[in-house]
Amino acid sequence: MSRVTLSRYLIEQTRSNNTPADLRFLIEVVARACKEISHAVSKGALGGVLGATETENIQGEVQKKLDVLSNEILLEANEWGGHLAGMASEEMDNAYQIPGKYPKGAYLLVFDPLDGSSNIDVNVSVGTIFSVLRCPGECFTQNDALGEEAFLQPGTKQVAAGYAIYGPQTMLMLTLGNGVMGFTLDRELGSFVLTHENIRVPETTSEFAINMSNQRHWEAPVQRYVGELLAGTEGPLNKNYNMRWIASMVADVHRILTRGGMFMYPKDSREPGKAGKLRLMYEANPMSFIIEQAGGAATTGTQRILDVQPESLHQRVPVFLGSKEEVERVTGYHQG
Ligand code: P6P
Repeated sequence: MSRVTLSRYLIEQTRSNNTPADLRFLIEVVARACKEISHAVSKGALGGVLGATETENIQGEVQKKLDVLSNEILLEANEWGGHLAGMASEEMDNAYQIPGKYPKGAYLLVFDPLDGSSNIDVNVSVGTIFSVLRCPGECFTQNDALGEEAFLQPGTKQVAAGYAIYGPQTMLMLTLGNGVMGFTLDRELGSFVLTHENIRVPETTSEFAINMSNQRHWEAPVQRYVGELLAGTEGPLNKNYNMRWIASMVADVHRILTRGGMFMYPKDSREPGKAGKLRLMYEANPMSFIIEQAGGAATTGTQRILDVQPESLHQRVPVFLGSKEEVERVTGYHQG
């Protein structure tokens, strides 16, 4: 079978699912930017890009040099094309305005340019997560600054989402709302090639992912659920479970997409005013869209993540996502 590149897949999606040309162009531009980020990440110490800057992002996290570089790569790749009304990123306090010299388009691009960046200096897989929304109303025709409120749409309004994982292979996982496709970067060709079609998350699993060091801070439903996982065949679930925690959401979610599993980042009592660590707009929403499109489930413990009405650009939510049976179980404990 001749190899299907990302470009060919997107053209075929246009024929079969009327994927708009501007959206096709957007995905191709983001994919090209991810190739450039992959190249920068793979240089490591040779590229002089390891280590931290002197700056912090709005989360109060020290920015790694590659966080800032990856953010700049995505901004520069996307600002001139005429397909976007604006952008937002984990690394920027406010929405990014398309410079006046460029035309605007109907889409909004929201991203975490380099997720898991604390792993970069120890050579563990990291990634780029992105989410695509439509500009509400005719916001792209207005000349005045695009406000944060244009982005504050529930995850069900996403028209596309994906992530690139920079690991032993560089892969791009993508959904346009018609299932989840996986593309592997062929570095000789310089193209993403379709290698995984219609990925499905197994409904059941024996593997969970959580940062166990926070156990004493969790709420009761999470204490109960994780306690049952650890009890194995001597407990009510009557099954032994394995545990993984890479501390890079892209890598943990990619494993779950590939072989099933249960990813958890609950809110906890360390920072009662914050609903956990992960951000809704550019981590939880895109990953939840992908997981649901692959037959999995994603909740905050009390509601479907994609139904959450955002109140601010950098809002955090608790995250329970992966194999449907386990997500339904822990969600039931929250509701019971
Ligand atoms: P912890 C990376 O910093 C990140 O945002 C996610 O990619 C990852 O799942 C989580 O934080 C890891 O958090 O508290 O275990 O270091």
